[in-house]
Amino acid sequence: MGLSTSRELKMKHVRILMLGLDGAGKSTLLYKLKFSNTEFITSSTVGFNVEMLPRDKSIALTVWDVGGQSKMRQLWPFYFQDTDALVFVVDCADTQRMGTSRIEFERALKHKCLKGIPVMIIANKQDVKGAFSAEEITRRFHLKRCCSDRDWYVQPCCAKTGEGSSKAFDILLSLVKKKGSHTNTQEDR
Ligand SMILES: Nc1nc2c(ncn2[C@@H]2O[C@H](COP(=O)(O)OP(=O)(O)OP(=O)(O)O)[C@@H](O)[C@H]2O)c(=O)[nH]1
Ligand SMILES: [Mg+2]
Repeated sequence: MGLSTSRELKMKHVRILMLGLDGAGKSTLLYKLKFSNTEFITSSTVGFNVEMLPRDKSIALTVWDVGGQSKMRQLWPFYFQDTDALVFVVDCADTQRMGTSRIEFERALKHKCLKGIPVMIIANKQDVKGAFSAEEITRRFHLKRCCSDRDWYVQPCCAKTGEGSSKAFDILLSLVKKKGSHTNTQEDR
């Protein structure tokens, strides 16, 4: 067994699931993180995108971005297994669908596969005038109550420019590391 292979085996594989309503900005966020200098025009995701995000030598981050249209939301649970952390993206400018977003968020949190895992709520589209702030999202989503069984964080973000997105993943990763022993490694699987 070569050196690189043994190192790969020791690598921690962190699986991150990204959910949120259609148009929330999940794919924009993913591709901005992956290819920082490029402008992307996304179209609504049918199915999913999956990307490995570069991290340090010991961690491989795999991000699953699942489409958020209502017909896609019924399929979300098929992606839940083995998830280490959840990213939930909220379009803070879509004030009309804030209730729907919260209901879908709460439904996902209740699923046994996502029990206790860290959650990052992305308060996206902060560049849009009238967008709800991170504090407003915390209040409207009753986060203190519904996330009382896990670590959570709300990060204001503009996926279009990438502002706030790296910080969100840095914080989320620190929460995953904190949970420690529950994080799966390739050796475990
Ligand atoms: N103004 C603004 N627009 C954004 C931002 N993030 C994403 N968008 C736009 O919002 C639209 C939807 O973005 P997507 O990334 O395709 O949304 P999605 O969450 O992947 O949607 P589905 O694939 O349908 O689930 C696109 O037109 C993006 O350019 C942001 O931070 N600010
Ligand atoms: Mg998408």
